[in-house]
Amino acid sequence: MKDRIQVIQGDITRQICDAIVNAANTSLLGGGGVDGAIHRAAGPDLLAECRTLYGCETGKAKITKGYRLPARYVIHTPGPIWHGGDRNESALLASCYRSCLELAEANGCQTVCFPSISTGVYHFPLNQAAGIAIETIAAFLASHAAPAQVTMVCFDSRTKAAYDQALAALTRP
Ligand code: AR6
Repeated sequence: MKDRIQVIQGDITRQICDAIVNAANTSLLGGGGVDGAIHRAAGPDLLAECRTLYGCETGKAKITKGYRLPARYVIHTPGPIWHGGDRNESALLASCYRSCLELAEANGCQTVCFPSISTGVYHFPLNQAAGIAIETIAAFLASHAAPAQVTMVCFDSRTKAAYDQALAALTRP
């Protein structure tokens, strides 16, 4: 599975792919961080479509068009807010990655880019989040032909190092 996962440093709004994932909040009506960057780059039509979705539960995902983005779709998922680890945060984070990949597959996406969900203002510990992300993506790809390629787009070098380490530690082939 390792050859179908890559880790890069960059800006997710610039990625040419079938779908980018947005680390959203449950309102799906925009915010700061990567969410703000995606809405700015996509233009106001993205918010207009998001208003028709009536929010999304933590750990689930909803899909919209990409509008002015190079990506065809945006898959919006609210990650868990870190409360210390005893509020199901790990299972909810894994559920985000799975839900996004299920939606990507259902919409014929072969190339999908993820940001580091929940490790910004939601304060999920980075190394733990990276391990959960890589394990969950690898498990999904092991049993699904699509998407063909998943890219973790890390905004800074510390984040990239954490995902590189998690990918290197993956026990699957
Ligand atoms: N491309 C890739 N990654 C980015 C970009 C970008 N353009 N911009 C930021 N990041 P965060 P969360 C990284 O806080 O923790 C929003 O207000 C960032 O450096 O965006 O899931 C939502 O509306 C970090 O590594 O998301 C929610 O209310 C990662 O993306 C809340 O923040 C995630 O940081 C969600 O918090």
